Amino acid sequence: MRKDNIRKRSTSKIRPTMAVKLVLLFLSGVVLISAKGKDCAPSFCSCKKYEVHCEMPEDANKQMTYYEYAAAQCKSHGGVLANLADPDVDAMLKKFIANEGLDGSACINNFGFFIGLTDPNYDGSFVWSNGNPLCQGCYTNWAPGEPNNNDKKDENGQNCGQLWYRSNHNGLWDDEYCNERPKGYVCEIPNNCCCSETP
Ligand SMILES: [Ca+2]
Ligand SMILES: [Ca+2]
Repeated sequence: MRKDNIRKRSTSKIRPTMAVKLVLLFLSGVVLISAKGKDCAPSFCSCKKYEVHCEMPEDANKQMTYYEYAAAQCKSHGGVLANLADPDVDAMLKKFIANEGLDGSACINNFGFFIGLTDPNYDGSFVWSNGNPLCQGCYTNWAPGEPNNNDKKDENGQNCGQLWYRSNHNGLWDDEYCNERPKGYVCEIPNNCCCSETP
């Protein structure tokens, strides 16, 4: 795990926003070949970088939902909103968020980070951003009583997944209104050249 950088910016109208990049490199089934003097061999590497971003400005691009905007931010970094189907990844992200204090008001004021889990047909069938369904028997980490598709604020209900930091939920999953704003978000970015970082 390593922290690449922390950026802060603010304007007179927008309250401070901070993006925290950090992350977790995973080597799964990696054959650590010597890459000295050669391009790394992506076929031997399966590495991902996860970026935890603090919330964006509340008035960010209202032409799209806030969730769509978060996804576009990840795309602009070469990735997608994070898939947390792997319990180890889910746990490591929560640990990172807690250790870095990103669950506090300095990073998020609206109780959560969007992740790559949506319910596009509003029918309770959740899908990860890589297209994989949240299948029956698959790992889940929903908060008690969630997903509840609360429709008090939107007749379409809640269809966008978040790591929920309200009360003592500590990052358990929740379905949230897709246009609830502001929110933090977590990106997953391929890092196929991680093997070049090995000695
Ligand atoms: Ca729903
Ligand atoms: Ca909910």
